[in-house]
Amino acid sequence: MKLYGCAKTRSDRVRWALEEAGAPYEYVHVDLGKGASRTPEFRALNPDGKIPVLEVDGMALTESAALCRLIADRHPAAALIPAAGTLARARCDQWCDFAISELEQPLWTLAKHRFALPAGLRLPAIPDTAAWEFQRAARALATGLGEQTWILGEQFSVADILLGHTLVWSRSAGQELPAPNLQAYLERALARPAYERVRAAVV
Ligand SMILES: N[C@@H](CCC(=O)N[C@@H](CS)C(=O)NCC(=O)O)C(=O)O
Repeated sequence: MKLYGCAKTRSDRVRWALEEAGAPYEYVHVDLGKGASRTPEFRALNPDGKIPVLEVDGMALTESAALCRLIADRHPAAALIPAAGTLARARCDQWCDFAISELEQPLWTLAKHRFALPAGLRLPAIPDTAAWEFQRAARALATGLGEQTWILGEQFSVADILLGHTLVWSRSAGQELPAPNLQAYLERALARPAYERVRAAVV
């Protein structure tokens, strides 16, 4: 497998999943700051010009959550994902989708209207609304987590990678986590050796 990515972006999720799975992979740094994702060569891999891209058996695949799940499915010994068709898998998918659509989305909206969009497209009122939406989602996550170690119980899963990485972003967005159990969950996720290896990467 070949991962195209850049440190401190959504490709960290995929790198984290690869590290947790113990999967051999090649890493290709795509320097977003230098426009490397907008070249014709890169757009041949992803016409949207975004990372992460994972090349598997000659096929270029995108979308961080889908890539994490593929890696987990292909490395059953790492026990990162329950078997397809089980209720445990449905619960895992539920939290993966929640991470992307409920938790990440307001954080990204906040970031876009603070700095990521061209200045003329930023709307000053939106960050407050997005922060409110993030807090609502974070409270729902805290309730779902309860006193469990990980979101599915005792077993760390691919859902924890997506939720944990998104909570890392909440820090840089200046969002306090609304519950102590969520803070402790984030700290547990950050302390995993696989994540520490990802965090140490500079490109
Ligand atoms: N939904 C996609 C989003 C991918 C994405 O937006 N990637 C960002 C980096 S975190 C990117 O490549 N941005 C470059 C650009 O927008 O030109 C995923 O989760 O993989």
